[in-house]
Amino acid sequence: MKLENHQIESHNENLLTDHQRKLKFISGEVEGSPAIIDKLVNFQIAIPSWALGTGGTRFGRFSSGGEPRNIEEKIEDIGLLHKLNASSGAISLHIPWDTATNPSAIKALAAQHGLRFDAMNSNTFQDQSNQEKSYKFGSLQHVDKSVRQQAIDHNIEVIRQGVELGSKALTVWLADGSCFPGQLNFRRAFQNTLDSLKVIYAALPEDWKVFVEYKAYEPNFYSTTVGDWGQSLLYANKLGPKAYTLVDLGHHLPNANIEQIVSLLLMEQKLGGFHFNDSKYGDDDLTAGSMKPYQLFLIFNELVEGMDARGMNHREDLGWMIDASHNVKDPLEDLLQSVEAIMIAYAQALSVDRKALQESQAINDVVRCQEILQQAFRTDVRPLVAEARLRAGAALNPLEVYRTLKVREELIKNRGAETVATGL
Ligand SMILES: [Mn+2]
Repeated sequence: MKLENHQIESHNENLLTDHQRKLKFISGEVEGSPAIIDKLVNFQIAIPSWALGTGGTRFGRFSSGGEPRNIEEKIEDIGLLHKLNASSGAISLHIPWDTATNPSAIKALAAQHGLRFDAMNSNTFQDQSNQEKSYKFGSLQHVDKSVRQQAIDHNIEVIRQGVELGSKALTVWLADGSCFPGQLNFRRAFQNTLDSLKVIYAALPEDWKVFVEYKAYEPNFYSTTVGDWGQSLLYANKLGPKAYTLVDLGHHLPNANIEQIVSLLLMEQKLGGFHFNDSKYGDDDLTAGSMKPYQLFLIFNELVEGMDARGMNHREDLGWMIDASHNVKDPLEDLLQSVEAIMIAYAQALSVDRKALQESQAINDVVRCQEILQQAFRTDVRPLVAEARLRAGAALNPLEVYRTLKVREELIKNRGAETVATGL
């Protein structure tokens, strides 16, 4: 299914007068609105290939129907999102689920939709049907060298596939760890993992990065070999300048101060990428901003402050990706909501009065510090985000267009009601 420009334009025409009224108001309220809109137009968030199907849980999975059956249809789905919001211009693939038999054709198809390839994701957290050795007791940490080698070879193969597609980064998330006390020698598991990562690191092309993602628990419940940002940073520092820590919002122990983690990683020039989602309890992988929008804003506040302090390019210098997947929403509607929530938090962070905040911090005016942050958070910046979409040729209200044009119904008609996206 392809959305035509005129379909989006006629939708925008209907909403234009109302939008312009709101934009005029907010432009008077928020200082530097034109510059904020320019940054919003520029900002892109990658969509992971595995978020296009219904996530499911270990108890059940309820498909929305019309799910993409192959990598071509996944690109088509992300093309639809990008057409609607002009902020989803990248795709993150997962190997082996998304292995392309004809990479140059896939690359050309993505380019037709204005998409580039974000970080490639390896998978050593499950066994594939044709796999010789099992990852039941870990991959890069495994006590058996031949299992480690198999996992190393897989990661190098993922890099090779990524090079063909024009990706520039590898994300390594390991399920490695232990379920029971005594199962692992922690130091040996760390050392094995580090040695394995060193071999993968050595296979990175000159202009590539590797992101070491951490997670506190699950699927292992006693220890995780890359369990928190400290452990990830240890690996990244020992590996070298192309290795970075990746923060996934759902991968912390309860109540962790993620904004502080982000700030310090940026200070150390070791923050590489970001996975957005939201959660109530653990790695719930819910829609970004659906549970804790203030936390999302506070994180963006540190991201903007930290990137600006280092003169970093907001769009290019970090990997931005959604990593969410759940059981009840239409996945494409969910992704539209996530991207919107991320753009709102980014716009609010851009509108923080930094000079006033610095002055207030310097004299310990705690009350004013809070007022400054909450002034930005409580300002409805949605017209700025909508204006950025309008300027980029996308929809003022992407979700409304998606529903009006009955996109899901069309996808079900074309692909069938029983399709299940490859992956989760
Ligand atoms: Mn993740």
